[in-house]
Amino acid sequence: MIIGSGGQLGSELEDYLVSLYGREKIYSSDIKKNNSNGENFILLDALNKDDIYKTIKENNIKIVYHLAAILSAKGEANPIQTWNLNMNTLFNVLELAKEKVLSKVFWPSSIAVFGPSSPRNPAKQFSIMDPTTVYGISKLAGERWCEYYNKNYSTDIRSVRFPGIISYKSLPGGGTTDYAVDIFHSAMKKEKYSCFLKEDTYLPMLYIDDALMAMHKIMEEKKSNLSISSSYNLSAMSFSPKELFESIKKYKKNFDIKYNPDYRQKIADTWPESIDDSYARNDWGWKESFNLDKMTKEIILNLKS
Ligand code: AKB
Repeated sequence: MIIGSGGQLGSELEDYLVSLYGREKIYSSDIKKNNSNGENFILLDALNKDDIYKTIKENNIKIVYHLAAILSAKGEANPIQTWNLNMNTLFNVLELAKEKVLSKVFWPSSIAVFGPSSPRNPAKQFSIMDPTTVYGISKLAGERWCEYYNKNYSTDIRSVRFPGIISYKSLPGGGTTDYAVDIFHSAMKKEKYSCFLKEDTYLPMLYIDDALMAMHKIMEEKKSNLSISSSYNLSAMSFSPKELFESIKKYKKNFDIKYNPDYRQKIADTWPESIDDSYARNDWGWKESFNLDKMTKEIILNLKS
């Protein structure tokens, strides 16, 4: 079951898991229903442990992908609500894993766990971590709790630190890396794009197909091969708004951009430019398929059709 199936990752993960395991095996849930909800959708408030418990028991669910969260930029508008949602929904799922109601859980962390004192280029798996956003603080605390449960209660919680995820079917909401999705939609609409980050702001990024593949791969790996019981660094590429703009311009000659950095620039400035993900590569064979130009081509072609 996916918790948070209405989000950028969740909506694509549902289709992906259905294609792998069949419709009848996959449940999706979210606090809101939307038009694209398939069969096996369950309206669920992940803050309500009794409801999650009941749903999981009734449907004999053993594996949960818990994706519900408030992201970095949006989280700053309401820090206490963000902390409450991001932490308490995680505790609800961790407790069900501790009680052995769930046998395996995927929970995404983020590059937002890094901060201004972390090494920026690249950020190592183990380094100073001083996140400045509530989202980043909640993800770092979440990582520590995942490891705590794994070590003390023999749970099987698996996690990666996602960089910015770029998709074209689903839209992100409230992140600092969202520009890298929005820009494609402006290009297709022949609009001048107003970018909220400076042209030379490098951030680690990942194409959605690779994100889905990473989740599947880490969940399928033999547990004894996973040397990290908190969350794995993960990355595929690193680029700036200017480089992404130039990549899109190869297909959209008249596309134009202006740079209007806002409060999100401050967040981006505390995050690493690139990520050392050698643990993921060595432990469970992580390898991306998309680089910047391959991704741009794929997105433009798909949005066109
Ligand atoms: C965000 O920008 O908040 C997210 C993330 C990097 O976790 N995309």
